Amino acid sequence: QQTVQEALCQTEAPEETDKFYQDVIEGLTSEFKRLPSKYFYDQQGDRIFQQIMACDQYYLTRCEAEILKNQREQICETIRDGDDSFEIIELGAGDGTKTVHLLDGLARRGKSFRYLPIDISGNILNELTDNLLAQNPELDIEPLEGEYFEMLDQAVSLSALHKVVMFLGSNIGNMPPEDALQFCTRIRQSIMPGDMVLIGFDLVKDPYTIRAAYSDEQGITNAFNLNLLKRINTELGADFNLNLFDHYCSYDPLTGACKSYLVSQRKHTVSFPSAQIHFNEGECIWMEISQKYSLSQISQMALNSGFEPISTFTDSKGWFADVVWKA
Ligand code: AVI
Repeated sequence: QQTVQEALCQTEAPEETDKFYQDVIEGLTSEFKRLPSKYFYDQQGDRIFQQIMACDQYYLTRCEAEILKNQREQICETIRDGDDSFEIIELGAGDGTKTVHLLDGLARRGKSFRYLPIDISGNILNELTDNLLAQNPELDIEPLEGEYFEMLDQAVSLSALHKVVMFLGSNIGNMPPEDALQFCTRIRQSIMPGDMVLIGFDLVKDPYTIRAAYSDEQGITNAFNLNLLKRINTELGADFNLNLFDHYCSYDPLTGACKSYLVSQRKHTVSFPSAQIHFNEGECIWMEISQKYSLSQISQMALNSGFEPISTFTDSKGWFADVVWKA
């Protein structure tokens, strides 16, 4: 096993991509190789993720869309909580397909609100803004490009209006449960008593359905994972041979952890400008966690992070939940 220092040799990483480079080298030189899934979303990654969302086996998007569409009246009633004007801050807003029904429902209630979508991807924020304004030119929208908490704190400091922080699409599942708890605690610290959050959780269910969602036969999820290696080649000057890796997904019903890996098909070495990473045949890179929760685990997370659970909205199959918690 290489140390970070050995792998980096003496040469410095390119300045602009420093953090990305450090994270990649750190992950690939750890005992069990891993890469942070937050780097999946370059322009091509955004495009492949849209294909995943449209894929038959990937039930999450359809289940949540059903909730936000069919129960939007109740959700709007719950999150508005009598306020005349308020702000909706959405973390990881994506292309807006998740949110559009809710924003529409709120707009039709005639209450004034400002929508502040936060995303790390400028591409996707532009697409989102164009889409939403095309549907509703009156929408008061202020896109914020950057890291979640930096932007959340900025949004909170800009006005004293009541906030509803949304984190939809089971994005919270892409953190291990202990990080998810910390994440919710951090949101709670940023907002004021009486503010609310609306969070989308994918629920535990039969393991076949879960595994199928992350191992589609068309190979879209495979391409999604390989795209990160491609991105590392392009942006960090590595020479990953994409043909030497294959996607593998596991789901553990005992812990609710669904994990994606890329498996090296043979012993080989990948070179970076200032590092060499050795792979054995069958060695895995852990690419992503997509954690599944039970309803009681979700309520417990609310309490442990300083929120009061208010309402739970599930789809007709009981596969997905959007929950409202109050600070
Ligand atoms: C963005 N996130 C909630 C997706 C998920 O379900 O974990 C990302 C994804 N990875 C593979 N398929 C979808």
